[in-house]
Amino acid sequence: MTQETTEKKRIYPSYDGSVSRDAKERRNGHRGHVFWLFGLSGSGKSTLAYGLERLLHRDGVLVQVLDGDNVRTGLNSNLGFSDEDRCENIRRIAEVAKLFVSSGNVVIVSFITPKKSYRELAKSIVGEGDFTAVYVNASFEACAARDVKGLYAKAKAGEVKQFTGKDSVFEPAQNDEALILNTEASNYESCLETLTKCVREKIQQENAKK
Ligand code: ADX
Repeated sequence: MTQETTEKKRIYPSYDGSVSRDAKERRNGHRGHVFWLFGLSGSGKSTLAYGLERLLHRDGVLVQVLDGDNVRTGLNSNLGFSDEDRCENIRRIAEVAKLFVSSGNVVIVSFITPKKSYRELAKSIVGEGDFTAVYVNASFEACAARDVKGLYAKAKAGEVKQFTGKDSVFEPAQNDEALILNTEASNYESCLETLTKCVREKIQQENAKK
């Protein structure tokens, strides 16, 4: 057995600590759950995530947003946009989301998560019962027309490499994989309403594990 394996065997992860998740959820008055928003850059993920956060907070829900641009400047600042780094990015976020959910938080995750295999990885880390995938769908052309951050123009000029949807793959989801919000066909209010309805159903206390 290598030294590394021996060391790993001495680590006993505990997610419940001295106060159980159930106890925390009962006090919060809602279940913890991860809503994993994914889609192209500029599709509207962050806008929906922060809109949802405001609504839930107003209603007394314990809520945390994990957003691509923010997490990549801190925890994941050593990662770029190769396939390997994107996968590691998602793995770490899923582990963080799992910690938050174990304290009964509603976690709104907002990352491109371009491949189905990364979404599957995130779901397997968080746990299927605590995970809802939400595809924020807008075409590459629509996102390029919005170009909120000016990145599409830079990618076109060759200044941003491995750009998702251009030189780096994005695998769209079907509705057997995720709740789909089409931000091109529907307006922000309508997408937020659909998302909020789904969230409220998932976090209802009656669904809490006894
Ligand atoms: S992911 O593919 O690993 O899930 P993530 O959501 O963390 O991506 O980061 C995407 C954000 O990084 C985009 O919203 C954009 O602001 C920025 N970004 C910088 N370079 C790229 C790139 N090459 N492709 C996509 N997004 C990029």
